[in-house]
Amino acid sequence: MVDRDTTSIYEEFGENRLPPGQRRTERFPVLSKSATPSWNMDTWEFTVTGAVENELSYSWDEFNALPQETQRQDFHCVTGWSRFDNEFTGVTFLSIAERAGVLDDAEHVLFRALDGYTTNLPLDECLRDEVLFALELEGQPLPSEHGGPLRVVTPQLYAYKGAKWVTSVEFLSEPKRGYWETRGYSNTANPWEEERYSTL
Ligand SMILES: Nc1nc2c(c(=O)[nH]1)N[C@H]1C(S)=C(S)[C@@H](COP(=O)(O)O)O[C@H]1N2
Ligand SMILES: [Mo]
Repeated sequence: MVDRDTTSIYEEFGENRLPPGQRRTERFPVLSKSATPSWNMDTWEFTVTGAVENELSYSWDEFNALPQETQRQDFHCVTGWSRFDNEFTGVTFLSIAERAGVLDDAEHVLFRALDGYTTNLPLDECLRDEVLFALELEGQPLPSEHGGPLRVVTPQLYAYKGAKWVTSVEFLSEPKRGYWETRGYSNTANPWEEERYSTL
C-alpha cells in the first residue's frame, strides 16, 4: 500500500515526467564511488547533530521503531537514466527534523555515509515531504548495493543528493559541499533544469 504518490512532483518543475536528456530504464543500475560498505546491526548508529535543540542518536532497532510511510517515487541519475515508480518505505526527513527541533540559524544540511560519501542540501529542499530515509524498496529490506540498510531518496533532485548507507545528518548555518559537489557536479541538481555540472 502506497501512502503517498510523489510521481507528479515534476509538474512543479517541468512539462514532462521524464526530465530533459534522461532515458527511462526498467533496470536499477548501481552507482557507487567505491565498494558497498559492510555494516553491523549491533553497532550501527544514526546521529543527528549541529544546529538542533536535541542532538539525536538511534540504534538500528530504535530507528526501525520510528513511524514510517511508503511512497511511490521516480529516481533520476545525473548520468542520464531514470527509473519510475519505485516504492520506498522509510522515515521522512521532516519527522526527524521535528524530533531534533531545528534551530533558526540552520539553513543547510550535510549527510554522511558509511563509505565516506557526503552530500549537502539546503534545509528547505530536505523538508519536502518526499525526502525519505528509506529502509525498504518494494516491501523488502533495501538491497545493500542500493544503500541498505538506510539511504536518503530525493526524487525532486538528481540521485547523488541521496546518500546511500547514511548514518549521520548535520544541520549547519553555513553550507559545506559534499563528495560530488566538490568534484564538479551541480550544487543544486534540479533534473528539469538539467543542473548536472557546477558552473562555479
Ligand atoms: N554513500 C553513497 N551514496 C551515494 C553514492 C555513493 O557513491 N555513496 N552515489 C550516488 C549516486 S552518484 C547515485 S546516481 C545514486 C545511485 O543509487 P543506486 O546505486 O541505488 O542506483 O546514489 C548516490 N548516493
Ligand atoms: Mo549519479
